[in-house]
Amino acid sequence: MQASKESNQSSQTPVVGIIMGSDSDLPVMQEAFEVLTHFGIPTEITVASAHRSPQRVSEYAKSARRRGLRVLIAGAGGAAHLAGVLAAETSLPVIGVPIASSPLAGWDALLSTVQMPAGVPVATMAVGKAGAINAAILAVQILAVADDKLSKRLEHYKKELADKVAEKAAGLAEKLPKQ
Ligand code: RP5
Repeated sequence: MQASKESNQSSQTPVVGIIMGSDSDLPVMQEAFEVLTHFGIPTEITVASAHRSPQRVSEYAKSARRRGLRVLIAGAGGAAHLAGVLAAETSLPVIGVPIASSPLAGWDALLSTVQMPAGVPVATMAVGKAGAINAAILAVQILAVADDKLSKRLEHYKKELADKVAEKAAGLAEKLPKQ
């Protein structure tokens, strides 16, 4: 599978691949794409279904390392086997994002993604948008192990998170009546 067939906003070779079970997963998985873009990580995003297009998933996983990808993020709902099937066919780290797209509100996707047999790990995130955001941050953390500039950006990101909490705490004091 060629990189040109995937959606890639950057002219650089993608190092993170986001794969979704359906284009209906995009509103959730776009969150991951945005975080990776914020950190300047060249990322591609595509659709491949473990159930509807198993051949496409297999080809993606088998060609991923050769094409320069370093981390895969897989988002799927329902009986979500996408992350697990990718992990079965690549030695790259695979991060799974369960999506709440079925009547079971994500429980099915969570259990299908997290309960991998020994030997084939999938780093399973929270259900939904928080999971997609955390998948992207975890991917950045994996890449930052060997990249000091990226790890500095992560430190800055964490400081911003802490600053926002401090701002919220200060704002709360203003909203409450004086005692
Ligand atoms: C899963 O089924 C997809 O990941 C999606 O969350 C869900 C529904 O897909 P569509 O019927 O909207 O294509 O495979």
